[in-house]
Amino acid sequence: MRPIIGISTSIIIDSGGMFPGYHRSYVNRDYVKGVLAAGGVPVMLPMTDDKEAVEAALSLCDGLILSGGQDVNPLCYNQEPHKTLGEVCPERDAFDLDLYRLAREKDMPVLGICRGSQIIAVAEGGTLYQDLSLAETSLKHSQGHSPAMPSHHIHVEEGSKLFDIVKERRICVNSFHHQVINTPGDRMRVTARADDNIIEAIEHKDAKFVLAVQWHPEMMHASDEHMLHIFKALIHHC
Ligand SMILES: [Mn+2]
Repeated sequence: MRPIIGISTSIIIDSGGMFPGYHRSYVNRDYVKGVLAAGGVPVMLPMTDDKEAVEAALSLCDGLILSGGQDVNPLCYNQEPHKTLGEVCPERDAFDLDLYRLAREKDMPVLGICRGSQIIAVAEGGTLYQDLSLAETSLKHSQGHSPAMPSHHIHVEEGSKLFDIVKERRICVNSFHHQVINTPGDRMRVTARADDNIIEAIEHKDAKFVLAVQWHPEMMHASDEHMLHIFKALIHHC
């Protein structure tokens, strides 16, 4: 049996075409392709505030991917919005935080990507930098070239799940974020940093598999074995 991987989705609002202003549930197709390439069965989990439906939908899944997207509302980690804050979606914050909490209750394997990694940090009591300008950073974390191409290196901690997956202390990742984890929460361990010390991966200390990465492995999985192996590790733990 191939494991069923629930992927959190967002909404996109049509700006033109036949239905301007229309709301669509969506997720970038690379998440779907990444799960399929790694041997899993992807299932899109539509955003809703119907908690019973969220729980029922997740109960059909063996693993969870929290996907990328908007900034996390800083009120979720007891901060006021800084002027550099980007677009937030409080409905999606509640949905993603619910999904993560329910997954943890079952010790379901979870992969958090970009915003998904930030959601995990916040759910675990951590905090974010609302913008990289508020952190001490020297690297460019918003690359201008193809998302399938890496742009900066990260240092991977030996003895971590991420090291078990990539088996290298230094790998190159893509970068599309203006926010980043500040404190990861007590139950989380930092397992990768960029050369400017920015947190690029965290893992749960006790869970079967909770890995959260700041970059976008789904956009690189077709051309970079390390990134495919991240998806394979999630599916293996299911
Ligand atoms: Mn980065």
